[in-house]
Amino acid sequence: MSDKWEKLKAEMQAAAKSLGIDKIGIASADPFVSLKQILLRHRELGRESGFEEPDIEKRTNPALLFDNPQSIIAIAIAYPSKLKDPPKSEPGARRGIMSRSAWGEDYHKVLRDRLAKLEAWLRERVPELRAESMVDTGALSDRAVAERAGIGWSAKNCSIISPELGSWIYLGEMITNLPFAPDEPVTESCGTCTKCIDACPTDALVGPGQLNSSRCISFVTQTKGMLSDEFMRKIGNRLYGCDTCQTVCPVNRGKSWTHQPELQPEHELVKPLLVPLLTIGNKEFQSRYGRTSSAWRGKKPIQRNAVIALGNFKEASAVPDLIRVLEQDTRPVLRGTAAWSLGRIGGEQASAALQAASDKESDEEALQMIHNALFALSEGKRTEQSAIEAGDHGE
Ligand code: B12
Ligand code: SF4
Ligand code: SF4
Repeated sequence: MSDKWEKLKAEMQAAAKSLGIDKIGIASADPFVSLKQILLRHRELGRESGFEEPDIEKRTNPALLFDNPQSIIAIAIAYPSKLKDPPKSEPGARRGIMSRSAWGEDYHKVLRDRLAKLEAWLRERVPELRAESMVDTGALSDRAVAERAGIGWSAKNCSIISPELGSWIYLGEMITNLPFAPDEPVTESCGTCTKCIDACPTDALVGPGQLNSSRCISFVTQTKGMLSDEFMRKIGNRLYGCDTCQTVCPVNRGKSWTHQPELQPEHELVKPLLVPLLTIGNKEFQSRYGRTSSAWRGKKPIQRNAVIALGNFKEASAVPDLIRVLEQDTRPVLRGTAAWSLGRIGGEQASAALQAASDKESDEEALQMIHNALFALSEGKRTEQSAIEAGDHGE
């Protein structure tokens, strides 16, 4: 690399902070040969989520996205992981939780802003700059680029972990025609730790750095259909995304980043009361959540997850609200899921509503959920009855 590019690279690294970028590194624009094999195998094993760019050639060969690429600039922006004095979730006022990646303003917007600032900064110095930026929705694997550029190591929980910032970082990149020399990948690693694999609620981490997406709760929270009993139980009170494999990670201990103003959470949005979500209108949903990254699938998955969370809390005070969903919601998925929650909470009122709904429900899947809930309730009663007969009073 000539002195000119070395000097510019050093200046860019020094300017990163003032451009709102927490970490910056350079990756070569060579094809990602080993990633290609990983992605092909990942597909063969049916482990994709369906949210990735489908063209594996494009994903692994920057030259198919950009004419004669010379380098890829990788950036990372750090986000908060802790709520200061969070509102309490308690009986009668149960709350759900949004994953940290959905706190604050949509990270796509924030990273695009930083990449645009970086591009302007570079263009001032190199008028012949050509650049193509991407965040999340681009063809490249943001993690593979970040790993190659020395942002962090590719960890057993799949995340890129920066030794200084932890895994609470969003990633983005810019393919350029600037011949910057690549940085060295980070060598630090997970060692013998397996905390994330052990803590994953659904065993979605099938090996170090290997995810079966269809079992990942983060993915499940973003689907729109009816869920299995197993997933509904394991979702807990998560409304969007899942942070478990990161919160248990020892490298993240004590790390929470509060310096990016747009990424700071609003408590009532990220840990909202569940009952009001059941009837939130489109306009209100847009005005509350439209600027966050949780809104991209619309309000339906979040409402379904709120219904599930109330069932998991066994929140008896929400039975009338859930009955309203069961009887009046126009979406079969919401009605069917409300049946599941009512079955989980139980009681005379829930039972009667389920019985009545079983005569009226016209959607096959929702009807099945109602029958399952009634069955679960009758099984519950039977177990209770035999426990009483056996002299067990549950003390
Ligand atoms: C599809 C997708 C998902 C899917 C599938 C995730 C997955 N792990 O594949 C779902 C919906 C489940 C998801 C969930 C999440 N996601 Co997501 N997701 C993506 C997306 C769009 C593509 C990922 C992809 O191609 N996966 C396929 C796998 C095979 O490839 P890869 O992960 O890119 O590449 C790595 C693996 O192949 C790994 N690998 C493969 N085999 C092996 C073997 C060993 C031994 C090792 C060590 C590594 C390894 O090495 C590669 C480089 O790290 C990227 C954005 C992008 N365009 O890249 C964001 C992205 C990965 N997601 C991100 C985030 C924040 C999340 C969540 C934390 C959100 C949340 N809180 O709920 C979770 C984390 C779940 C997890 N454990 O991975 C960030 C990750 C930031 C970081 N620090 O790593 C990204 C980069 C978005 C961004 N621009 O910031 N996501
Ligand atoms: S995000 Fe949750 S479900 Fe997905 S791998 Fe991590 S812990 Fe498991
Ligand atoms: S929990 Fe342990 S194994 Fe998992 S990512 Fe963190 S350091 Fe690596």
